[in-house]
Amino acid sequence: MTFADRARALLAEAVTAYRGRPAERRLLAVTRHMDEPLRVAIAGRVKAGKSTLLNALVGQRVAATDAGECTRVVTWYTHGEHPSASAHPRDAEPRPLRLEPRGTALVLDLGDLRADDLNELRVEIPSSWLTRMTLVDTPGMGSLSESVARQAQEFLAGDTDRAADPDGVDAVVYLLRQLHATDVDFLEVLSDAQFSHSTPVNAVGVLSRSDEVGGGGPDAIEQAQRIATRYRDDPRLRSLVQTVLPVSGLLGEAGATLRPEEFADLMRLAGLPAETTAPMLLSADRFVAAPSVPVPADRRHRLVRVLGMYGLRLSLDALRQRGAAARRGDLVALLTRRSGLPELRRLLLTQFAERRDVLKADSALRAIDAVTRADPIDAAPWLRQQVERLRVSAHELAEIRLLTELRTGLVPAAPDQLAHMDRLLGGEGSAVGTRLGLPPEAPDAEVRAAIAASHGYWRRVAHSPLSEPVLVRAAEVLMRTCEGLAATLPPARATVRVAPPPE
Ligand SMILES: Nc1nc2c(ncn2[C@@H]2O[C@H](COP(=O)(O)OP(=O)(O)OP(=O)(O)O)[C@@H](O)[C@H]2O)c(=O)[nH]1
Ligand SMILES: [Mg+2]
Repeated sequence: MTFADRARALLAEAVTAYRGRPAERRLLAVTRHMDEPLRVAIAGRVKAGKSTLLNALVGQRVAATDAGECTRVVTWYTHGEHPSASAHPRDAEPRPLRLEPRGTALVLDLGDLRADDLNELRVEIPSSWLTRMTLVDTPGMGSLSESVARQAQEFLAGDTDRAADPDGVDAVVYLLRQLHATDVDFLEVLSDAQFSHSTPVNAVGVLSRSDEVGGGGPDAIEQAQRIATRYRDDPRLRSLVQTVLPVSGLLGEAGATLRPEEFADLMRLAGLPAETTAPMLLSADRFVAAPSVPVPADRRHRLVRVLGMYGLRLSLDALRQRGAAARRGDLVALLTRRSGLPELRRLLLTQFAERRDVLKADSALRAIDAVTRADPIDAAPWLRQQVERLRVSAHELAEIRLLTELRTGLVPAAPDQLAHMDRLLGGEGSAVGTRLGLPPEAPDAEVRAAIAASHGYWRRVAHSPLSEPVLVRAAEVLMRTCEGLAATLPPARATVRVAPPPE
């Protein structure tokens, strides 16, 4: 039985144990969520760029008529054939909201509703990304207001009344702009309340607004990359998030939604002599205020909003270099590349979406654990013991933990050995072929041979007197991984062998 199957079985036992008690509802809701897309929250301080990053990921700008109110409410984004939205008040039935296209954005209208009266908002839009994972936009913590910040923390930690009923999240993308003390405090709250493992199975960090780093000069993204590397090596962060990636949500959003008119305006500006545009590009105010430019001020204002100053400079440089041959598609590709969004997408797919069952199972265990503490019935100690046993024995969790250790430099091994381990653990994707570095069409015999070779290799490492204890433990996990991969092959020939089977 897989970890997910065992977690499901335990969940069923917990439901039986809590029949007729208030916790039963929560446990049943968790059971229902096991088959739904993963729930990934986007969290961070006020104005960290959460909503912009969410828009970039789903490829659609969603704005609110009253932005101030909306940013204070937890908002769930799921896939739907047609755009629609609803408000879920604390003390009344859910009601539909207007969500209407305006330019490139969908505009959400809260009407007369106030954030304080709402539990949450729900938005459905057609987006292939949302078929892979549900995204949750959360209120920013920090200076906004104590109560909103606390609400967000409690929501993410899964212990408000509301979260205690149906809706926990399975994973978190945490946006950091700088390493403020509160960022780390917040992550520690998460790790205490939500993740009782020592390594972060379900949290990744993003160094957000990377295009603004160091004043948004031409090397902003490179600087952001260096800072992200430093964050990655910071022991406090390392114990809380798997990794930290630099991302500019704004450039990503621009890449996803750049309109032909906007491209045409950029082309016009790129056609001006550099002496004219250089002083304009010193600040957003100058860019908009410059007189006698062939693009009207309101449209320049829009370009600043869409691209930011870094994005504007980058775009004009690139378009000038290509001259009349410049294409919108090339600019879109450049913006997307610089945004760091493709790397984030890849990480979210390989570490979160493809591990949905494991992360959901882990969430289920957390819920059982929480319920047994909140309502300690006779069966509670036994249930908690089972939760612990499952966690310790789950090879799937061991793999994720090892992957994190690899990536944070805790495993003493040569670079090519590390790369091999990373791939075998599913760092590039969980499919059997991907883990082995084989093409998807590789015949079974080849897959079997690759598994056998890998298994033999890691067995030698595990048994070598020269291997350090950390490496021995890693090698043992990898042997189990190979055995698990072998078990996915057709049953009659599923054993791991070093030599090919006799004719
Ligand atoms: N240059 C730049 N600006 C960004 C980026 N992401 C967001 N912004 C800007 O920063 C401001 C806040 O962005 P939001 O996406 O609303 O941030 P948020 O974290 O959702 O904010 P709250 O919900 O109010 O806490 C907006 O003016 C964005 O245009 C980015 O990657 N680069
Ligand atoms: Mg927001």
